[in-house]
Amino acid sequence: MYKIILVRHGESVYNQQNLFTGWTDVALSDHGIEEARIAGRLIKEAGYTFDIAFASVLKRSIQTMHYILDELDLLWIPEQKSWKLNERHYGALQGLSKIDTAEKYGEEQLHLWRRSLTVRPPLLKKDDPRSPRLEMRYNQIPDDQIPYGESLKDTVDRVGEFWHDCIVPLIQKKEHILIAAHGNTLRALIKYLEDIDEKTLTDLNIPTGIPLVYELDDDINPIRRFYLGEDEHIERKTNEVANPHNVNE
Ligand code: DG2
Repeated sequence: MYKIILVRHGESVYNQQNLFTGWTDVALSDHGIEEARIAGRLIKEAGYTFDIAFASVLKRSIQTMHYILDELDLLWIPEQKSWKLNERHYGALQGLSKIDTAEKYGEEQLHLWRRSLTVRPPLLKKDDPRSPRLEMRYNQIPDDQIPYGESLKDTVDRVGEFWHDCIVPLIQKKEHILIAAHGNTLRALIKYLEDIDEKTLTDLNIPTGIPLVYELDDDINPIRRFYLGEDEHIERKTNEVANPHNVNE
């Protein structure tokens, strides 16, 4: 049996303000830094270690990876960053308030944009200053692949490809792997690995900074997944993601 640890980054400053983030490159909040450190301690207490760590090219994921590795005294191990682990591109919603968006378009539309498998957000215009084409870090993405707004399905395709090409060969070599990524990237990976139905996927919310252990069989098929930490705490944090309205009330 193989094991891999996935973690959504700690709370970012945009999560704190309930803003759509996507590919906006915002840092962790002070609370998010603490969450990342606690995640590292939980992983250490549970006796896991790593040979290599992965993150997206967004700093909230990279910072989280580093705080976790620091807690384990593993900052020296190889790390790899890829845009394919970036959060789902939230298109023209990026930077908008989730609460204002619900007031303007209704709860149902907000829920579709956040949790449906196939609905894309309103796309960014190509000349929008938020366009990823303007950023050097995305130079290597071909024009026909660069996203201006993704559905979860679009994210499943790129994350699945990354899993297959870059993660599976390392698991087969028995490397111990940490992946620090994002709420929808991890939902996409779970969809890819388990092919869960749409209703279950819609209800799946990933809390910030809680390590998720995946057990995989010899053919790298998932056996089970579970969070590290106390059930009550995990449930409260998962509900906060599901209902961002209540967080700051
Ligand atoms: C959040 C997820 O991504 O938001 O892009 O706003 O994991 O990078 O904080 P993350 C965003 P929801 O889909 O939960 O609204």
